[in-house]
Amino acid sequence: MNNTTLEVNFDGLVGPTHNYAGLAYGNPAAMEHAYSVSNPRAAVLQGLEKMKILMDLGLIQGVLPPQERPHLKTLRGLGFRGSDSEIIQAAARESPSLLSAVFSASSMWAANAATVAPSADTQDGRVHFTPANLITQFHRSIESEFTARVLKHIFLDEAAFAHHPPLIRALHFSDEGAANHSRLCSSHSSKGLQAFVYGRAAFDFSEILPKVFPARQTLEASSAIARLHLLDPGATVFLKQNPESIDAGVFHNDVASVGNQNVFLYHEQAFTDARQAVRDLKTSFSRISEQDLVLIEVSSNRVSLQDAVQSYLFNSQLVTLPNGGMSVIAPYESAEKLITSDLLSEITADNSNPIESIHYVDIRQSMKNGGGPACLRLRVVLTEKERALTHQGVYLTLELYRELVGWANSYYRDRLEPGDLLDPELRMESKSALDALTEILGLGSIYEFQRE
Ligand code: SUG
Repeated sequence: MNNTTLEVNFDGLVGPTHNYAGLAYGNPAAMEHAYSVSNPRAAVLQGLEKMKILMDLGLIQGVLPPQERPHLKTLRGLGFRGSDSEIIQAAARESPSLLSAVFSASSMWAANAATVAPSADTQDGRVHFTPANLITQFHRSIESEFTARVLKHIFLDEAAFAHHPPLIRALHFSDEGAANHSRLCSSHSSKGLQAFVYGRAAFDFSEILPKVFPARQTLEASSAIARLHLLDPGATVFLKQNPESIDAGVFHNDVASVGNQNVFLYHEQAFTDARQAVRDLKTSFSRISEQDLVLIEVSSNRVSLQDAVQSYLFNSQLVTLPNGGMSVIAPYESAEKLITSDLLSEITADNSNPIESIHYVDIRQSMKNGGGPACLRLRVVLTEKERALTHQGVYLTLELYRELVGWANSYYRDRLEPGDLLDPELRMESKSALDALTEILGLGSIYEFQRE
């Protein structure tokens, strides 16, 4: 077996209860679209179409199953009693937001599922996973238990994969996973520079914080992950988000920067003391990989933070193609703004960077909740040997793609209003869809309702 190392993108499949509930404070798109009507079927199909585009580009694409929603276990833990319907009715009376939180399909944003370190970067030569505790947003905090289970299920070989539990559920260790983490390297198989980005240092009371919105990732969480993943401190950097960018709607750093291999595309206002931050990245990268980092800085004059947040330009996926060149997978919203589409065309035409093409994707259902192309995927760098040790049923093929499209068309609704969450049929449909999905992906009984 040849031991090529490749980046595999695992995308979160959108769940059948995808809805807009305005739960994510600090995420402008989600706040703006609160209580609007969603289309779960279109959402899952859009996600699948994006996955197929990557597969057709010759990349390896994985699928992560949605989580079981409504999450009645959470409501029971909060003291609601009775039958499933009674619990749901009582939660709705208590707080519509609580109800929508346990129905949220937010696990689709797999960039927040975990932080992953490839074996080339870890001292024990294993791939390390830490599911994010996501404690800043209640509806997301209920994802980590199932995420841990699914990751263990897919990456099941203990000699090759190390699974850490989510970090302690305390505000000081608030962790949002790979959305605030980039790995820069000369090739996927060589040791990389692990760049962690945090919004606040929880033990530093003198720090300047965002004035309006929460800083979701702490330095303490990022440092703990670096320790757990047995990373080389000399190949690890910690950069601070600019608090002004968080207040402008950059709730995760992947809304203001994206890196792939030796390329780093970022907004001028993404970091605190940006000049120094970028210098650190550049110096550390040259030391580790003996080559220069290709930095593409976008100035505020060219694209304001507001335009960056509206277009999700920086939430594009930057991927390496089989020919060694790179492609940008950008949301349609970036094509629709002249400022951002012109910029992307310029970047593609510029021979001083390896980016050679752009693919615009329609993921509007996710975008309305503030989730762009990069939010929907978890990157896992694997050698061929490691990939052979993973569960094979989750890798997209044309056959699996067709099967999943058929599955979505038969189980998903094309319209969901906030009031529909009370419809008992929705719960049943959701269970049937997930039950059928575990068959398709060969995952066995991973959901609570399959174990009861
Ligand atoms: O956590 N939106 C998600 C979007 C996550 C995007 N991920 C990355 N940037 N990597 C969030 O803010 C909205 C749910 C609602 O309001 O219904 C939501 O959770």
